[in-house]
Amino acid sequence: MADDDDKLARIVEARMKLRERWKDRMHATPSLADGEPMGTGPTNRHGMPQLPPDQYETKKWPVLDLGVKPEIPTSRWSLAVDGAVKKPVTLAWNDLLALEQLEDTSDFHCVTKWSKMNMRWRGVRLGDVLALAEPDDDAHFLMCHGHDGYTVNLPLEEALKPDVLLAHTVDGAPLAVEHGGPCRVITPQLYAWKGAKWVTRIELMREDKLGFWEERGYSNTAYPWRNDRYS
Ligand SMILES: Nc1nc2c(c(=O)[nH]1)N[C@H]1C(S)=C(S)[C@@H](COP(=O)(O)O)O[C@H]1N2
Ligand SMILES: [Mo]
Repeated sequence: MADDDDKLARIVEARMKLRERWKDRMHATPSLADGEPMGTGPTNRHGMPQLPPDQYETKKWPVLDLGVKPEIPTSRWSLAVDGAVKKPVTLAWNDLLALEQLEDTSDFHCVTKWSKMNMRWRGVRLGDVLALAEPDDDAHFLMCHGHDGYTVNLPLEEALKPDVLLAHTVDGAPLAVEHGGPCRVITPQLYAWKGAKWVTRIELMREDKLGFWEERGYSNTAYPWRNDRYS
């Protein structure tokens, strides 16, 4: 128990250091710097139902992917964090569950214009998992790899935002396979393609590299509140 407490305290400290280093850049990016709306979710939407430009609300949750839906039992699940880091780590399912679990309600905006509002996610902050691996000082980007071969890049300052989760539960139920279960990334302040389903590897990078959709003309920044869909 004391060991676990120590470990949690170390992670919190590492996360705070990482966020401290990135604070200015996080606030310089429009999803947080725009006065109103600040982002998504009832809290930072000020409780108002509000959609980004040209989005419509759907109650259903469409499935969008490359056509492969890998079945990954939690017993075989793992997530590697490597690349420009001091301590490459590979988490097993129990390691993920041993990290601080949090719940956050946020919205899910697809570039194809549907938004699903008020999704109650449960999981681990991506920032905590990145902090475990101790990114190098010059690591500014990451590439998330999905089990289906999908790739998506993110700047570190977006990945560290507190509502970016490695999510395993949504609206009280385990995340379904077609939505990326057992675990996916969500990026509520960016279009949903920025969140890799079935994430297996997160690679820290010094230089930016384009992911699957970014190479095919999607915006590299992907801010829903700026209607920032295509490059
Ligand atoms: N591994 C993986 N993740 C992925 C994708 C994919 O094809 N493979 N598609 C992305 C796209 S384009 C969108 S819009 C969202 C869709 O998530 P959903 O199917 O749960 O609605 O997942 C994103 N994450
Ligand atoms: Mo998408």
